[in-house]
Amino acid sequence: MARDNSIRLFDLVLDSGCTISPFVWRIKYALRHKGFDLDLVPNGFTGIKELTGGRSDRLPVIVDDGEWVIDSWKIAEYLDAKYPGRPMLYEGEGSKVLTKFVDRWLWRTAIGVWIRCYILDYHDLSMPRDHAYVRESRERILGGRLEEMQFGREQRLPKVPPALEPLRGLLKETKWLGGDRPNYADYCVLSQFLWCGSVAKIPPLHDDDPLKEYIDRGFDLYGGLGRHPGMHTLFGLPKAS
Ligand SMILES: N[C@@H](CCC(=O)N[C@@H](CS)C(=O)NCC(=O)O)C(=O)O
Repeated sequence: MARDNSIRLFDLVLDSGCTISPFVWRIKYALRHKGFDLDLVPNGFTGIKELTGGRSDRLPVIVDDGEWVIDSWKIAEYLDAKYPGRPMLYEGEGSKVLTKFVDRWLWRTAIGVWIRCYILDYHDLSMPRDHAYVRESRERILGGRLEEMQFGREQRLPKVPPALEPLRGLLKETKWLGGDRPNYADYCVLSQFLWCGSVAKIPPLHDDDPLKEYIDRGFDLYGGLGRHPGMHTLFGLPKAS
């Protein structure tokens, strides 16, 4: 049982202290959903292996009363399996499958485009000690110079809002993807907007986007968990004239 009702979470943060990783963001929400306090250990991109005693080079990682759990999907399942008496993140196996579908769809639709629109901001906002690693790894993975990838984003950003229509339409019919209360699918979706807000020096969504209500409500959950001062506004993308 979690000691003092808190679970240790190794966080992945920018220089501002704001979480960047969408996988960490969703676990922050998941822990609060289960009623736990967060015992956060803030880190940048480098030194994760040393920090986790060689267990992982990726975050999130949690330690629950001495038990280490690695990988956001495994952590969510662990929390439900270990604490079934607390609010569930998933309602059965079908809900896990649908959550993965929603997460993958949004990832491809939004982050798939946004990553190259914000990759230089992502680098610049990371901790100075992480700059060399972030540049080398992201240029290798994404296949280009950060400056060149981000260049011309004003033309690419307007393509994302229309592609979010399936989510927008659904959220006209339901308050949360979990129904009348949020579940892990909501945290996966919100975590992608939180990732974006952590790095977006120019906004990705229009001011009058109906998604704003859902996103704001999500960021306000658990005492404003998503409202870190390092976050940038997501709204204000100019409309094509
Ligand atoms: N499948 C893993 C993915 C975790 C992951 O890729 N985390 C990234 C941050 S978004 C990370 O730790 N990156 C460290 C690095 O880039 O060196 C999960 O769901 O937890």
